[in-house]
Amino acid sequence: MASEQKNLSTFEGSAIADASEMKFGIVWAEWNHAITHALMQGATNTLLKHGAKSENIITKTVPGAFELTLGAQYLAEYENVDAIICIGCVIQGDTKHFDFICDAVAKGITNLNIKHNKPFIFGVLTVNTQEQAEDRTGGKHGNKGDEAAVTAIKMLDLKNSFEQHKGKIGF
Ligand code: DLZ
Repeated sequence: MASEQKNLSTFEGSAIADASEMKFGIVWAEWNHAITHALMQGATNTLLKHGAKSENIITKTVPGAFELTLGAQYLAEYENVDAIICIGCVIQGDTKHFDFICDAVAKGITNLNIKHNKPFIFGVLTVNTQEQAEDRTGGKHGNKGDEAAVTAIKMLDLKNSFEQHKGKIGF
């Protein structure tokens, strides 16, 4: 479903787990700062709302979305975090920059998931206009930061469920 029909701050499906024992990194890009700051705040507030402790949320910035991959990798390697939320906003311009950045960051984050066997969440808005970005940072379509935080909790809960039942079939 396109995010136009979905509110990014309301959630369907399974219950959201308690995050009080989970440790999170958030890396957010400074490009389109007002938007990414609102996304970062949305993500942080949602983690706290679901029980995460503020001392277990480490937040770092990088210059632009292109740098999110390495920033996230640094968090995974140098900090004790279970999941990393990557936040950025890429707005379509007149050049091909948009395609290159979106492609690079999507592939970069995908690869980090596999390399580290940890959830790295794609909290990046890829939009045509500033208005579309605002609609997704607390506007009529909710806040993509909320969605990214809930996704991080759900993926960690999934990982924990496998680790608790390792070796048992059909649990
Ligand atoms: C250069 C650039 C442009 C044109 N647009 C954006 C954008 O919309 N969102 C974003 O996060 N970053 C943008 N950047 C910066 C690149 O991500 C990167 O920081 C620079 O190309 C330096 O590597």
